[in-house]
Formats: sequence, structure tokens, C-alpha cells
Amino acid sequence: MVRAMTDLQRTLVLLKPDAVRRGLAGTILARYEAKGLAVVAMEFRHVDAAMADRHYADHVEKPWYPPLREYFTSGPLIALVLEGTSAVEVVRLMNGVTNSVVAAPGTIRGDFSLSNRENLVHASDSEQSAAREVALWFPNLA
Ligand code: FUP
Repeated sequence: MVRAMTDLQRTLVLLKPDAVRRGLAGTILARYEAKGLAVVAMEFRHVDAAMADRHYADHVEKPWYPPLREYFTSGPLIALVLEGTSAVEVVRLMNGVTNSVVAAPGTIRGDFSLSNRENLVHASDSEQSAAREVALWFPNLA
């Protein structure tokens, strides 16, 4: 649901290891900036399996989780907190659906990925997830 114009939100975004490896981090970040979202935190990190499990707590039991964890920990990623009007929904729309094969052209996944796993970006899927994920990745952010 589209929120009121005044609904300022923060959302946790990850430019995952394939985005960094493929040299697409700047291109992707530029899209968020051009949209009008503000970067309020940013960090380059190579995370371990324990952090992957915390981030994907809802998915650790899924059959496809082990290869996801392998990919997620395969190299450095860039963690961001973006802030703006309806930021949670706006970033999800910009990213496109999970499976890049069917993600709409014009979205990040639709334009730059052809994979259901290596899909370049993560973004919080609700305000509740955003609060949990921002606290997990940036515990010192005010
Ligand atoms: P999303 O919110 O779009 O990132 O998607 P999900 O939370 O459903 O899934 C998290 C990540 O798991 C996706 F980005 C890609 C990966 N995934 C798979 O590897 N296989 C699947 O069948 C579904 C998701």
C-alpha cells in the first residue's frame, strides 16, 4: 500500500556480493540517490555464516538456504540505510521481484540480473523488517 507523502521511513539495503564483484555498486547506488533517497549509513563488509543466518533468520530452514548462504558470504557486500518518503516500498519497487528472470525491465534486478539467487540487492520487506534489519546491521545508528 502506498503510504502518505509525509511518511518518512528508513530501510536496510544490501548491495550483495555479486553487485560488488560485477562492479555494479555505483550504478545501483546512483539509482537510489537519483530517486531522492538519502544515504544515512553505508559500510563495506564481508560477513560470516553466523551473520548470514541472523540476517536470513526466516529462511535458514529452507532447502535453498545453504547455497544462498554460500553466495551471501562469498565476498564483500555494501550495507546501506536509505531514508525517504515510503522508503521501504519505494526500494522494493526499484529492486523488482525476487526472481530476476521475471523482474520488470526498469528495475534493478530486471535490468542487471538473470538469477533467482544472485539478484544483486536486498531490501527490507516491511517497516517491521526494516527496524530489525537496521538494528542488526547498524546497531549504533541513532
Ligand atoms: P527478497 O525479499 O526479494 O530478497 O526475497 P526473499 O526474502 O524471498 O528471499 C531472500 C533471498 O533468497 C533472495 F534474494 C534470493 C534467495 N532465494 C533463493 O536463493 N531461492 C529461492 O527460491 C528464493 C529466494
